[in-house]
Amino acid sequence: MSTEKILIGVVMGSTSDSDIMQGCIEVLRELELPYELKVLSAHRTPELTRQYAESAADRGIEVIIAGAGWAAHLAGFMAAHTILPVIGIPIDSSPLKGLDALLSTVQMPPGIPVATMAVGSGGARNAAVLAAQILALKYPSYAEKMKVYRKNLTQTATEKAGAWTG
Ligand code: RP5
Repeated sequence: MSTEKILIGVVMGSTSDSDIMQGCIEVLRELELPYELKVLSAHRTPELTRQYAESAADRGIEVIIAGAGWAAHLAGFMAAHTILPVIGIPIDSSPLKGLDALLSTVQMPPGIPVATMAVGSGGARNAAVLAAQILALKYPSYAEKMKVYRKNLTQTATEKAGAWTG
C-alpha cells in the first residue's frame, strides 16, 4: 500500500467477503491508489459503521467503496451518513447468489445514491476503476494512470484475439 494520503475507504461486511474484494484491492494496487480496508457491518456493527462514514470526509477520504452480501445495506448505510460518493459491490455470498445483495444495493431511494457495480469479482474490480475515474477528475496523475490502464486493456484484448485460433 502507498504511504500517500489515504483517498479511498474500502469496507466489506465480513471477512468472508475478502476473496471477492481481493479483485478490488488488486486493481487499487495496480493503479497505485492510496486506500484503507476495514471490515464493518451495517447490521452487526452499526455504530462503528456510522462513525466510519461520518468521519471519512474529515479524515481526507474522497471515495468510499462498500462490498457486502445477503441483504446488503452496507453501501446504502454509508451513503446515508456521508456526502462522499459511495460505490457499492453486491457480493454473491448467499443462497440467492447475489440477487438479494444487488437489489439491496442498487435500489436506493431518491436523494441517497449508491453507484452499484456488477455482482461479484467483476464488480469488485470495476469499483476500483470507477474510484480511480472519480479521483482522476481532480488529480491529473490518476487521469494519466487511467489512460495507461485503458491502453493496456485494449492491448491485452487485441493480443488475445490475435493469438486465438478458434
Ligand atoms: C454480509 O453478510 C456480509 O457482507 C457477508 O457477505 C454476509 C455473510 O457474512 P458472514 O456470516 O459470512 O460473516 O453482511
